Amino acid sequence: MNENNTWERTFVLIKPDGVKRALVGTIISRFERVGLTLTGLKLVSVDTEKAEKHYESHRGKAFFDPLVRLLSSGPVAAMALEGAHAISVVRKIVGSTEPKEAPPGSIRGDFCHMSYARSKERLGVIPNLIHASDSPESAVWELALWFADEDLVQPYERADAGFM
Ligand code: IDP
Ligand code: MG
Repeated sequence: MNENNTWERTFVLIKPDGVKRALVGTIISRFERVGLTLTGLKLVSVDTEKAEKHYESHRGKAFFDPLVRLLSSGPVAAMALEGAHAISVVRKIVGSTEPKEAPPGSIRGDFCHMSYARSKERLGVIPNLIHASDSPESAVWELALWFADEDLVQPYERADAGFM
């Protein structure tokens, strides 16, 4: 399965705003339909400590505390996805951080409600449904934070792989 050196594993988290809007299935489908392989999946209740650790690299920024509050405000859906160029492909499918800049067809572009700007004022952070690793290093670190080795399955061949 790893014969292609572009094969990558990445980490995705549907944040509480995405879970509460019942977008879990829809979001997973977006990744499945481009051929990525799901190798880890779980719902997690996040405490402040875990949220702070996940967003450690943003500590000190004005939106850090609100971001931690948002991440720990309800259940999240954590997943591992694998495939060719998985890290950049997932980021492309997720779309820009600022929902109004996220293109149509991306998850944030299609599903962030444009009232988010009001929520941003109220909450102090942009509610944008989803997190995805932004580099190979962050993917390794985030997967280790959210999944034990035994929570992940070995990559398996998709039934629709190599159909052309
Ligand atoms: P990303 O989620 O697109 O990778 P990051 O820059 O890593 O964006 O920021 C993490 C999260 O922090 C974003 O998804 C968003 O929820 C929030 N955020 C980022 N920048 C800002 C900001 O300038 N104001 C308010 N919230 C922000
Ligand atoms: Mg980020």
